[in-house]
Amino acid sequence: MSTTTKPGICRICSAHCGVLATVVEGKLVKVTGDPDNPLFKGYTCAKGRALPEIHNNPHRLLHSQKRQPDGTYGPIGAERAMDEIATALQNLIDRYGPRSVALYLGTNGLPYPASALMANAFIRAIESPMFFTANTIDQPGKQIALAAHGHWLGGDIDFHEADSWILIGTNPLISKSIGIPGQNPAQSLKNAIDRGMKLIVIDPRRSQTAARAAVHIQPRPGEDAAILAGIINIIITEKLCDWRFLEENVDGFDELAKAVSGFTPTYVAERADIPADQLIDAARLFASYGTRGGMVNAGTGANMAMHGNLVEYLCLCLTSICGRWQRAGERVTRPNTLLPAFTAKAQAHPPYEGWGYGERLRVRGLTDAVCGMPTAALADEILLEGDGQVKALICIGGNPMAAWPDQRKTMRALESLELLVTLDTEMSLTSRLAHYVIAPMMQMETPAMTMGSELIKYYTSGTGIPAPYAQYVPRLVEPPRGSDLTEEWQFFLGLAKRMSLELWFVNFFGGGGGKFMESPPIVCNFNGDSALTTEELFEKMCATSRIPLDEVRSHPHGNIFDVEAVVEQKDPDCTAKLDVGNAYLLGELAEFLAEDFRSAHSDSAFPFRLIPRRHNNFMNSSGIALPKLNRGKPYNPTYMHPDAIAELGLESGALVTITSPHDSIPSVLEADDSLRRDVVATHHAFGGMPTEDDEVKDRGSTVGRLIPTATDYDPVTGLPRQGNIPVSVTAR
Ligand SMILES: Nc1nc2c(c(=O)[nH]1)N[C@H]1C(S)=C(S)[C@@H](COP(=O)(O)OP(=O)(O)OC[C@H]3O[C@@H](n4cnc5c(=O)[nH]c(N)nc54)[C@H](O)[C@@H]3O)O[C@H]1N2
Ligand SMILES: Nc1nc2c(c(=O)[nH]1)N[C@H]1C(S)=C(S)[C@@H](COP(=O)(O)OP(=O)(O)OC[C@H]3O[C@@H](n4cnc5c(=O)[nH]c(N)nc54)[C@H](O)[C@@H]3O)O[C@H]1N2
Ligand code: SF4
Ligand SMILES: [Mo]
Repeated sequence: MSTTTKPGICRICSAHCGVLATVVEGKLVKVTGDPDNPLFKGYTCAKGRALPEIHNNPHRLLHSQKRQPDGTYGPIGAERAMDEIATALQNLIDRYGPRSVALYLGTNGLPYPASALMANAFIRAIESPMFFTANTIDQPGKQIALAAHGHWLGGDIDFHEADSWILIGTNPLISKSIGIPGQNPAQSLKNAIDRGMKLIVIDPRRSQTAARAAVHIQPRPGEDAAILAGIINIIITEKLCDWRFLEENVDGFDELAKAVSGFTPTYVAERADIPADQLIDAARLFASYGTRGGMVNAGTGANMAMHGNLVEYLCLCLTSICGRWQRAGERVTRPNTLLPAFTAKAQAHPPYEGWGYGERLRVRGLTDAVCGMPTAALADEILLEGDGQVKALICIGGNPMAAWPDQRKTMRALESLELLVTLDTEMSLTSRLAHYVIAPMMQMETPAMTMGSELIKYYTSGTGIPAPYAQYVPRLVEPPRGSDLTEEWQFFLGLAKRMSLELWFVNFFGGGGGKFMESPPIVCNFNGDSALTTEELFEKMCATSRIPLDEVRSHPHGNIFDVEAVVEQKDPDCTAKLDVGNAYLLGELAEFLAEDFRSAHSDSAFPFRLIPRRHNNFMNSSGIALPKLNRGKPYNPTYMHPDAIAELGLESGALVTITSPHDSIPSVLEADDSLRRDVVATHHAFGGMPTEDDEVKDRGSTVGRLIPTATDYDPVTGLPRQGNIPVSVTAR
């Protein structure tokens, strides 16, 4: 029997853990942590260890599928599918123009760094502006806030050295997403706490992360802007700011001070339903504890409850008034490895135009923005007839039917398309409506590198790899015998060839939709490059890497390279400043202050607020059906405090209906005393078609169905209220 065990990279989430993959007779049978990986030191999570089950999943598509006239699906060769799809797309472009073709990139673009870039090159080549990603139904406020505030060119403080840190509506011990570095976050947090770090967590639930905090503020959901403004107000009133940093690097302080002055401890305490003393303690602790203060990061919980842009902006303002950025002479926390070298400087990159420009949507006055096009409005763009109507959608590694808001509208839209193509490893909920489903290769069947995990540092502070670390691994296992699979990027190159398009592939090394560039992009052209391999494509993407790809390759278990990068002094002629006084966002804060929160909090028809949370064993909708991961529970319960369950006269395990002002879904109650009594929580991206509600115990239900897209939404990003949703809970 031929058995090999080689290093690999799990890319299910952005941590990109170094693992060991065992292949027996051409089949992936085991994935474990890699003790010889210098960054991860043997760490993995349950999802990574399930990669064999994920690859060998009996429901995995081994051939692309085409919908037959009777609605069933049959296999189609990948080349043949590309022929037919290219013809159909060309036809639509000829009849309706390029805007009729849209593309949506979901979370499974992340494992394959070339696929997003090639998809983007393709949509630019057909000259369609309709490139959408999951970002605008996630935390688009991060880029909006950075555009309004500016970037600090010295970069972030390292979590591993900080004495305090604030986390708002994020649970990085499970999500590996922000604040605590995702590379074994539990160990990082333990080390930090042992060292004396004081962690402050703001979360309506005693999450795994909140349970380890020095201060856990457990507020009503949706009041994070009030809490942040309150903390800023205390710090300003008690004169705990970093005055020198403010003087040298920050504009707009007086405007900020005035805008937060109404958020007194008493006001915030009543509004957010928290003790005023706790707020004061948190503010003092953050501003004055220790010698090396830390940063402030918010996650999905705080971003989805409305006012996400404002919450993110106030996080940056709080960071900046306390001067919590890396300074001249200090080590660069994320110096780049597979990304290009750059010079970090102790100075500001000024704010830039973040929204209200570029392509206009035909609905709700929405436009393109630094966070990308508003995905929550794509269903409307498909349904709304007239010039510019979207007729074709290509969906890569995403699952709109499970993850987009307003599931019924999404379904109507997808069903009305002339062409829906998904690139998916299984017949996902969305694929069940597609004309073609393109079956791609999976993680261990393609070469891999850690560039994607480095790159997310440009998305927002508190993310990325806080070390000059990189890993490259070749393909570890051949695709299953008899299968006909393609890589996503090859699909787009295949379409381009058939449509005689010239592809310009652009690898950005910056943020703000290309408006903030740390290093010049790599641009290459793909005319007639028919025999290109993934390795060759990676070579092109790494042409300007700080550490050459060949050198990274020579360390199969990954390596932390010897990079001596230090933040340099501010340029003598630099006059750029960060802005904490953005008029639009502080205007939103004034409106927020003027809201009648008392009546908003006392809606007796919808007495609970439904909040999001993530599942340890699943990545959004991926992996739910696998017994190894679901352990007999393939659904998303509605978690509720036991006292609240008893008050409703129900029991844990009861079948219930969750009703929002928009729609309702079935669910199963589960007692959870980590929640406030007025809050219920569930995981998103579960569930079936709206006609499959009776299968709730087999697949859960889709939170997105409860969420309207055109009632409560952010006017800049289009992000609807995906958290803090008013609901009622009744026996079914
Ligand atoms: N109500 C509510 N809605 C939310 C959220 C919330 O918290 N609450 N969260 C939002 C957030 S943060 C996000 S990021 C979005 C997620 O939105 P999406 O990205 O659209 O949803 P996913 O479930 O991540 O979609 C992943 C798809 O990729 C497929 N897949 C798995 N492996 C592979 C692979 O190797 N290759 C390919 N090509 N496909 C693969 C899966 O089968 C699945 O269909 O949802 C958002 N929606
Ligand atoms: N295991 C696993 N990891 C994942 C994912 C996954 O599905 N599973 N998804 C990935 C994706 S796409 C993303 S975007 C990231 C997201 O990563 P995170 O943002 O860390 O997401 P969650 O783990 O859901 O943590 C959100 C927290 O916000 C709290 N919360 C809810 N509403 C509010 C509110 O109004 N205010 C405050 N202050 N808190 C609130 C919830 O109780 C919860 O603890 O995770 C990524 N990593
Ligand atoms: S933490 Fe993320 S990258 Fe690491 S094993 Fe788990 S899913 Fe994979
Ligand atoms: Mo996300």
